[in-house]
Amino acid sequence: MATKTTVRSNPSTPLSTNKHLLKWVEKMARLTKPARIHWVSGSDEENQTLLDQMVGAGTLTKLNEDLWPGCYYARSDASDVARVEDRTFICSLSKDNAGPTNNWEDPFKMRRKLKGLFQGAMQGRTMYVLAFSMGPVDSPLARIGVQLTDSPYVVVNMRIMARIGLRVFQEIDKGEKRVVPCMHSVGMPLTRGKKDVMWPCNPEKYIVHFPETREIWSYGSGYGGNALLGKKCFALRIASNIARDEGWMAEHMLILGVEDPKGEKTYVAAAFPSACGKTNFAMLIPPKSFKGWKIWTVGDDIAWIKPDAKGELRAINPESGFFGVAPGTSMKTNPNAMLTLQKNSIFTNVALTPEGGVWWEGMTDTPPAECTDWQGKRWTPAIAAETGAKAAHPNARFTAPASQCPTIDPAWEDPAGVPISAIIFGGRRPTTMPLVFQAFNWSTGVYVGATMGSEMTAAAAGTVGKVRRDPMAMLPFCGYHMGDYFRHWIKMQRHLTTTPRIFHVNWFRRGPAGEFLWPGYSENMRVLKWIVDRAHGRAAGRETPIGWMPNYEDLEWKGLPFTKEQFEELQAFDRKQWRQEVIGQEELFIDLHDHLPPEMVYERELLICRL
Ligand code: SAT
Ligand code: MN
Repeated sequence: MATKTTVRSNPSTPLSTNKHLLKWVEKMARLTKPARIHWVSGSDEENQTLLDQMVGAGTLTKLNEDLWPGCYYARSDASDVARVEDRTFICSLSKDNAGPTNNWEDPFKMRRKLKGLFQGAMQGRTMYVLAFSMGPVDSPLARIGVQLTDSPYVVVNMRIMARIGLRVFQEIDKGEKRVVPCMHSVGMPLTRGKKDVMWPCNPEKYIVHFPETREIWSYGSGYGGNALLGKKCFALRIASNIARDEGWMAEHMLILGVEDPKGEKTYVAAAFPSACGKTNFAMLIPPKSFKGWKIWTVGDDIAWIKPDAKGELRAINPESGFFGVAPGTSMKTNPNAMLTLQKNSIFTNVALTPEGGVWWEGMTDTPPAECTDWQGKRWTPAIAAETGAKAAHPNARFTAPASQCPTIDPAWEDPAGVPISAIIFGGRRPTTMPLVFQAFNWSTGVYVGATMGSEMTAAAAGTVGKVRRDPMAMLPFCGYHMGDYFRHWIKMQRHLTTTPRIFHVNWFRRGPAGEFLWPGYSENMRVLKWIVDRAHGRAAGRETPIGWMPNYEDLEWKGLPFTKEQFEELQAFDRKQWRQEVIGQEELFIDLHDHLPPEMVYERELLICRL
């Protein structure tokens, strides 16, 4: 949270003396023609003023203060509900640098296009100058950006998700760190008395990255990763470019700490695609039978990982909040998330109850008798049964401060980061993938991550349920050629004296009748314990063609009736399915072939031989 400062009489007074920044703001104002400029200080008073203004304008609804203190509710336009991957561009100088998994456009052509789109785009609106730090401001791992935006909704969300305002301008004024310029407009100028709408946006959307000049331009959307530019655009797409050049890693990973009853703490990072339970895993509560064990949360979405002077990987969470999927989140599935979001949070596209509270599918066993759904329509369980209407959009989100999480790790803002002992890859796989296996070594582990697949979710516009290859869960977020990204992963080992162990998990395997074979949630602790023990070299396992697997006896089963037969069904390694799997893995590799590091080809050959 930002510190208190006195109310400024005039928010148009610049908060920085940095000449480059002042010039850029001036130039962008000339281009976009806002009615006024507001330098965001990040103070509590300023935040409250913005929230009140948005309530007045109808963009936000203040929730019942007794039930949801400091919380607000927003409904987006029905056409602006998720990241738009087909409108997301990597405009590197050469098409080859973006690679076949990104949409590329010639940077000169794109700049011309953007100049046209942004011409007068902010008319009648306020242009906010939002300085933000990804990572604790005092961390050598932190990076700085300035987002110019005409969306106050973005400002109040970014205030939760990143460190913003005065302290960041002060950092910029030191002149030591490069600033990433981020332009954002919802693309709906208020020309000549045009009336504003609840959720301004534009049917034409462009989410554009210039990796060489480290710039972001986003047009037409006000939602999530399209508009909160510190998140996916900066902390993953641009940062992956910076990380490759500087020898570190920007990954789509949660970070958690496992504390055992003796107080030994082990940190792991885990990559899962969007909406596959990263937030739940990051805030896991061990089963009752795990007396004295505790899970600590460092981050739920993004990890910046760098070898320290000793050659050990250390990670920070560049964010300061959670932008989590609401549907399915409950006191049963994720009590820590529920406790985190009960105050000072913003809810987008969930349902509004008559008492001024929020609700979403899965939040409680009994739905409210009546509520207003995410599109503003009356919703009742009877209407839902009849029409299938959802009260909350499947990608409805909460924006909540990480500091409010009951399990937030005491070291979550440590400028040096936390040491990483294991890396976990996982996806939603109904078949083929066992509950858990460990890769033989670093390069096999990179292969496992590179060939990851997952059923698609509602986090991106697309076909829900279809399995797609999603290397390291970075398919939509790697800001350069995916083959070079694999090479970077392989090369990272050279900087390491201790190499983290790499694992693959699948909480989502199904039986013949389509039922889930694994209870998941808290019970994932049993898998996590094996992973931690393996990372410390003290748990048994057996070698299989795909990697090391636990025997039934190697997992802690106390408190869970789960038979050896059930476990074996869950862990089953089916040669035929795996031969199919390797063919599926080939598809992506064919696309990447001319940039694929030789290690990936050899690992594939070895795997085929073992099969
Ligand atoms: O909208 S976001 O991109 O921030 C959420 C996600 O897809 O993980
Ligand atoms: Mn994510």
